[in-house]
Amino acid sequence: MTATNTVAAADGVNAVKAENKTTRLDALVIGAGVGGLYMLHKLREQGFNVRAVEMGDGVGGTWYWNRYPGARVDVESLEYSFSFSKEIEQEWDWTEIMASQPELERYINFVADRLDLRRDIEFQTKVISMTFDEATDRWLVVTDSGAQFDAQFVIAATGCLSAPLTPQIEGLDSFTGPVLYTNRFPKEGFDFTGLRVGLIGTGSSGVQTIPVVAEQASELFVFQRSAAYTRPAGNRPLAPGELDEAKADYENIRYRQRQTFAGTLRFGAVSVEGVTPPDRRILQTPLEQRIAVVDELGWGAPQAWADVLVDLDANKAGTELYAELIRRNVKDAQTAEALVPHYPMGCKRQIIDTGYFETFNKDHVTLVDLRKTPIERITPNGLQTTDGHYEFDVLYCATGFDAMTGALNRIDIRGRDGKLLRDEWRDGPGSYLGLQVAGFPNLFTITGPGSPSVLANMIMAVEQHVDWIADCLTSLRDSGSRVIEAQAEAQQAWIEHAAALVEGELRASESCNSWYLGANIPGKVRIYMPYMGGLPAYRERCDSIAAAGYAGFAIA
Ligand code: N01
Repeated sequence: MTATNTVAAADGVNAVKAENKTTRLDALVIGAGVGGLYMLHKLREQGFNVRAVEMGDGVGGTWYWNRYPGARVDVESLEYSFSFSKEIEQEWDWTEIMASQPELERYINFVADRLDLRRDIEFQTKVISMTFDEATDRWLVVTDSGAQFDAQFVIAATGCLSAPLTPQIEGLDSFTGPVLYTNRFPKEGFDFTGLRVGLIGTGSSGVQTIPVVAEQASELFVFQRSAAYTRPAGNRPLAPGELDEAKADYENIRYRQRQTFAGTLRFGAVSVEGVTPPDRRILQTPLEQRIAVVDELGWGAPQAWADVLVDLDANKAGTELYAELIRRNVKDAQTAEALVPHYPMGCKRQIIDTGYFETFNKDHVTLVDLRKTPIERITPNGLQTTDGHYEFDVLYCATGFDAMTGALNRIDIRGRDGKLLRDEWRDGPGSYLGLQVAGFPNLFTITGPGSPSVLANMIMAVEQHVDWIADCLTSLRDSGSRVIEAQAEAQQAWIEHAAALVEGELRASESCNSWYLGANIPGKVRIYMPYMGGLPAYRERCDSIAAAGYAGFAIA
């Protein structure tokens, strides 16, 4: 059923005044990344009248937007792929251990076509506001394209790392050459050949793109504020027969994946299965023996100790081994020292790379250590630090995201009593299971804050959420219920449980500043946002709550 009316809406950036068509739905899914696509498929299969909206003009979410040179997944593609369809598992052929962005985008497009999902997706449609109508228990969703939706349920599959962060640097707008962002890289690509490039940011995106840009650019300046903990990915093409062997064993692989903390058997090329903390304690090991471990294990050495990620002094000793490895790989002593992080290992996301440190041995690549000489401003033709001016043709930002909450906070979401979600989250993103927020009935968040999400293989985390939500909606329909809402007490208990899990952990300590803690956004409240209990325990908790009649949720 559709209706037409005229509304004015604004998100502060986009003001829309248009003839709007309102579509009545059982459920609206926001986002056509891996979470949104699977949610759409699952609800459609279960007979719901469901549609999805997507800001971009194609599917893929993360793998649609982050199309920068060098973008690649950091777990094995055989595992970072949908497990819900045996057919898709068998039909799709991966070519490398860890797929690059183009291959991942092709895969997600293949899934969308295979399941005929596009007919139910409105592309180039950005949600700007959502209001819960307490009289009807339905959401009115307004978009910037003129399309409106009146939906009983809304499922936000808006992603954890999808709201780009524009660095607050004076003069950014004054730069006269091209300004590129890793997280919004031009669809048509960009040829750096023969150009002088100034790149800001050395997180996962920066570390992946730097070696590739260095191959094309005539000169590359890397402006580094925090050095990265990274190690070689060990990626390679799949050997003949390897894929067939894995496909024949898929059921077993998926079963084992589900038993692991992060839903993956390997991080990069390193197995995480069955790894028990070694007896080795770095603080009880003489220096020569620690160096012998570096000789033996290479980049695996800094973390091959039981105490490194839990004790600050041990962590410093681990970083010293990491520094030793950098010195072995980077020729210029001053550059090598600048590449050593000054914060504990484990604070930020562990990165894996392809040829990162070796890139700094190239004559045309210069590392600028912003810890020593901070940025003063961007100029029309370069960047001024406290030490001098660097001239370049292209400014390239790998400056990250407003993680976990950014995408939802950028939408005007009003729940009961007209309460705004971003106001409710001002002191921290409260949620029950990372699935719902008290006061916002019938709204679900896929991989929301308070769920394992970014600490897990995202596709596995997404599948668990989608299955749970789909079962929940089916059960509501079967029982003739039309509202489900997280209860404030259950939510509070969950927040306290999640906080207790990181209490005393280095990653949540004062020594750490990461996007997990919101520390990359000036003024954002400091709370460790993902759930640290691991996927198996989390899944068990969600399942037992469902089995107990959705304990902690009010159903009407
Ligand atoms: O973003 P980041 P990212 N002046 O926030 C610097 C996932 N991912 O896009 O650390 C100077 O990690 C900032 O410096 P500092 C993965 O989960 C996965 O790289 O704040 N510098 C930092 O160096 C990852 O963790 C893959 O001191 C400024 C960088 O910009 C997450 O996405 C690949 C600055 C931002 O690093 C985010 O990664 C890519 C300023 N004003 C991403 N502002 C895989 O491998 C920011 N910085 C699967």
